[in-house]
Amino acid sequence: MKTLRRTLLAALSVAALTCSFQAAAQDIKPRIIRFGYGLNEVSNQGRAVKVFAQEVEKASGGKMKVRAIGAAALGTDVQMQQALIGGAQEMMVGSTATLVGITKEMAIWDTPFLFNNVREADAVLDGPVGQKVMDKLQDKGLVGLVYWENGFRNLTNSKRPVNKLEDMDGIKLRVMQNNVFLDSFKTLGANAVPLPFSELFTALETKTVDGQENPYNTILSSKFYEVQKYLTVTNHVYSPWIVTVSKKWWDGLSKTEQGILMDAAKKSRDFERQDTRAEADKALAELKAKGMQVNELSPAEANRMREKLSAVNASIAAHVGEALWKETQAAVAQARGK
Ligand code: TK8
Repeated sequence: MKTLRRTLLAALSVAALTCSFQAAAQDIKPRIIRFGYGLNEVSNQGRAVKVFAQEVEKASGGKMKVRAIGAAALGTDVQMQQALIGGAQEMMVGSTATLVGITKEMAIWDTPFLFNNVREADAVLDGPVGQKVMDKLQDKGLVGLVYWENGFRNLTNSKRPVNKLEDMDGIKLRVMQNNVFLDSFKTLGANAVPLPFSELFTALETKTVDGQENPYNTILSSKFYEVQKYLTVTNHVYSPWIVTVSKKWWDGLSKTEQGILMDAAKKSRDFERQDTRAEADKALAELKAKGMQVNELSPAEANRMREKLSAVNASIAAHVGEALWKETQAAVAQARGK
């Protein structure tokens, strides 16, 4: 009797499994996903988009295909965001900083020196505060899936080594299209000019601007070392990237399809953070080998910069709302205490 029951149960569960597989298969339609990004194919961003594409194809049995399109060939971050909102493009990855015009709360991530290290960044971005800020995108026609690491930003320029605050005076510095960055660098005495990333290399080459700030990985993969002589280790802010989906398109997907994208996004995030950190560890030495002159700020000068920049905190808090500001500070303190 017992064996019969076991056999029956086994048969039943096989039937249930087959059923759910069939249901899942019917739930996945052939789809082409245009996934745009700003950096080159050979960059931490490009490599992680590839991982995302492979995971989606594998999990969907080849039905969902990701067309990865890099080097801003589909447009700047801001243009792609509009294409996603309108439903003309399915997915992208870009800087949270370029989303501030759409979702003001994203400005919280532009707070200078918010995180001391990547452990704090991961804890806050993957925690309730990160989720809350990401969820704000939904009202604006975007669905945020995960945060990737762009990284701690450092300053480069073609004019002179920046050893002290005063050395920033009059340096024409490209910043992301975002008021916090504009204010931050004006506060430091630079002549800050907002420009899309896709125009940056040419602007540096033609000396339309003297400098820029980005993580080591990007300075390397975008070959900024060819047009920038001086690098100052400032680590003035941690930049996240965010993977977003057109809400118009997302709402038409089955739960199975949405699950496949979410799973792949998480896998790509874990890959991307590891890959980015490994690359960043070696990048400074590579940039030196390429001829960049690198300097660190003395602790006294680093403190002066930190203090100067803290002047923008009040305006960020006002911009994102005091409640979110406080919640973020508490989440950072909690991560720091662990
Ligand atoms: C790439 C940008 C880039 C960002 C910038 O599209 O604009 O400087 O750091 O990574 O999002």
